[in-house]
Amino acid sequence: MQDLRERFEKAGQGHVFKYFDALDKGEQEALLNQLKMVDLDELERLNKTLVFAKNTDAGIDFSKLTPAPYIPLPPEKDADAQWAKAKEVGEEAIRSGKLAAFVVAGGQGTRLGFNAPKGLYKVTPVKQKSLFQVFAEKILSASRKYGVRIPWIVMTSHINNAATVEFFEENAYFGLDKGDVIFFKQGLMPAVDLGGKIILEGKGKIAMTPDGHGGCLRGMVRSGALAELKRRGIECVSYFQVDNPLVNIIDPYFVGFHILGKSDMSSKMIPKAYALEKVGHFCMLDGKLTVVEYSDLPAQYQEQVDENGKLKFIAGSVAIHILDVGFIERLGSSTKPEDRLPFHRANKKIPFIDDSGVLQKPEKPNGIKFEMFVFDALPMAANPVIIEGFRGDEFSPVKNAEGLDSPATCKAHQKAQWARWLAAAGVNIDTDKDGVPGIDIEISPLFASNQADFVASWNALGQKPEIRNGLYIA
Ligand code: UD2
Repeated sequence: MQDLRERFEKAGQGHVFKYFDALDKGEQEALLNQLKMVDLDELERLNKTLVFAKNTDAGIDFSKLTPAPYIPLPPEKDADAQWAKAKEVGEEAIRSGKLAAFVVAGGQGTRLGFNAPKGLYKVTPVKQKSLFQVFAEKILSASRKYGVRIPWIVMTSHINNAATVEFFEENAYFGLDKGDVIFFKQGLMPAVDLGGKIILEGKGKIAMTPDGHGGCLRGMVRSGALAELKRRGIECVSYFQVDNPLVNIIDPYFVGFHILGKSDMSSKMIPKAYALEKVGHFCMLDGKLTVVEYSDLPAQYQEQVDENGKLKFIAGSVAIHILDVGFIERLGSSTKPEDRLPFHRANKKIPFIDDSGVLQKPEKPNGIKFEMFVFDALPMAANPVIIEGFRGDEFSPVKNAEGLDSPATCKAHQKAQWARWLAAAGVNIDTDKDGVPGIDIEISPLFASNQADFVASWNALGQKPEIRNGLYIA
């Protein structure tokens, strides 16, 4: 204890012991356990680079950025030799049990105003299925199709882990084998005030916040989730975010391109819907693939067009990746600072104990939280591959309560996808100019999770269901 106290004092963080002597034994122990988790050297580095540094912008020379190359989507995937080959290789890898699914679900979903883990949010138009149920059924459907167990890693945080696990338990894992769903909690970082001091959120408690989705790399290693994947012979993981029910989790083309490209980490790009869409931008910088977040890229670059009037930085990063298990292990277990993902700073309102020991809830940001982003692994990856995806089959996130990227837009996009699949099977439904049907329809992932499978399953149906409002095809 004395040793710990001295180390904190030496690091200029001795104030965390201010109320220590007045705490009872249990509280003292809890605080000491929290403090043992703090890497003071790392914190000092972050204070220097992100808190005290005068220039806290992304530190990028934007004039040197060029658009990253990607493999474009052909009009018909199976008619294109390169895509057909990728599918064959991807299907073989999936069938032989080399792929796991991986969702990052540790975020707090504050923008949506939903007071529970985001994965519990009900998104589908007819059956009101939760995000987690949609993902579970997509994985189950793929595992039936390929005749293989597909493990699913779910990253939670210390804030939402218990509620997440309970939801899976209550719903009998949505038909998945419980042993194939592996939860782990992401890591924590101390939050500091604007002067770089660790914030006390109670007399015996320091403020610790989740370390960002990039924390998944070291979290997978530390929690043992990665060791479990290796034990099962998994070679790569399909990474996605909890807010996007359209995601094509088990995509043989994507897996195939990743394998054929001998890539450590691959990504899907979706052409931006409009210049200032809130996604990352795939760029090249000094010969390395880099994602520059919308909030870091000045509007003039986001809006820049080429000689044909097309957006220059068109390739949007929608947080869909494939990562090799060996790559996760290398980055997640490295002790060398240059091999680790960098941290970003986020200013936040963090409740704190004031000088007289009273809890205060600030109205404006008073503190800093440190986060890692998974896409920062791309510049460290060998042979990163980017393939284009079709937005209507890949991406419609639920982020805001209303407006863009909301439950309403996401429902419309799900319905439009299913109307397209029905049209491909020869069943035309009335839609608006954006292809969204006026009636509510829903297709279960257990019936089909892509257009080709839908058409095959539909054609195999003896009696076709009547097309009406509330139609659910399962
Ligand atoms: C992310 C990407 C953006 C684009 C967009 C697509 C960043 C910084 N930006 O924006 O480029 O791809 O998604 O929808 O990532 N999460 C955790 N732990 C954390 C923080 C987040 O698991 O500590 C998860 C969260 O549950 C969610 C995902 O990461 O599944 C994205 O989080 P976000 O809402 O912070 O990202 P967003 O929408 O700003």
